[in-house]
Amino acid sequence: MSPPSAMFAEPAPVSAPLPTKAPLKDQVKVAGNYSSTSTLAEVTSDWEKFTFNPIRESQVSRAMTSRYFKDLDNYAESDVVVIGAGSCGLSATYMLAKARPDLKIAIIEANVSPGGGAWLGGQLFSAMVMRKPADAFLREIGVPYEDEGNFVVVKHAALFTSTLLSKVLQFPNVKLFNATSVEDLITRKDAQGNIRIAGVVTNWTLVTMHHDDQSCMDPNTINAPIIISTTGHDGPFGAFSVKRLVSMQQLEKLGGMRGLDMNVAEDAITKGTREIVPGMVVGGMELSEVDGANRMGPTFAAMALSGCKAAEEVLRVFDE
Ligand code: 48N
Repeated sequence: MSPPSAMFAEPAPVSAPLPTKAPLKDQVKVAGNYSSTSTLAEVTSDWEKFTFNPIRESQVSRAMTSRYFKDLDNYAESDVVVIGAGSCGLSATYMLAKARPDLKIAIIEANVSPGGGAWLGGQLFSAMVMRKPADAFLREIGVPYEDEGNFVVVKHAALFTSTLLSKVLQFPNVKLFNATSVEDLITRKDAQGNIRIAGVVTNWTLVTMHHDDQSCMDPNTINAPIIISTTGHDGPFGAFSVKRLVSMQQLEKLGGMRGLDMNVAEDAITKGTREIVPGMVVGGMELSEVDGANRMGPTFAAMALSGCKAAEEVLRVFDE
């Protein structure tokens, strides 16, 4: 019986890890007249001759794992951690990364897909409403909208969220760790015994969801001098940090989100975004759970501008 490798004409195993930088174009031998400046039309001009460049599965694995674990190593000490990549967390990250390209910013997002509640406008409808003056944020990130007088409408919430996400992910000083949950907070005590938040405790979300039916699965950690928590209002994952601050007796109790009042809610949450305990700024709907603020329902102006204010609160701490 001939060995499996002789049965399938596969490329010879590669012993040493390949260089992670892209191979020089003249090292890449492919069919047809491909070059690294080929247009899509040229590449797809002759399906008879068409073929992809050769690869070995281990190269794919090494390309992914080498980068992921290098990122984990690099961001193990971050300057800022943002918990929750919803509209508020992403807006805060955008403003921070743009203002301070020297800061290392890690975003920890429990879902595989970041974006939180901002993929749809409300009740699974697609259009997103933002009250003026938050249209200034849409112009800042280049999202088109229809002007309706006191408010503007983005034709699909996903256009806002995907544009903001794309801008955030392009910053070289930002790393998104999605499908990853913050399971606890790292704390430090000062000489007077006061607690300061000093980082986060993380696990892959699928692990976090199975602590009750698997033996002990210890977490990972990220140290950072300041955290922005924007984990949304209460729900299966929501309001994580503020609930944890109550259980570790750093907050006496939660105010609990109140009924819907758009005009009251958006001003209160935006202007109320702040460092609620040393080392932790809370914004977006998570803040409504602390302050007992009203909810605003399907309007997103406060999420964007609370993110802007959260970034300012962090910069103030760094500038102190
Ligand atoms: O979109 P959300 O839930 O939160 P915000 O504050 O960014 O935006 C809130 C907004 O979508 C509304 O709720 C609108 C305005 N409606 C208001 C109303 O009155 O109904 O994003 C929070 C993100 C989500 O992606 C979660 O998956 C994530 O935070 N998250 C976590 N990520 C990591 N670790 C955790 N422990 C965690 N908890 C939540």
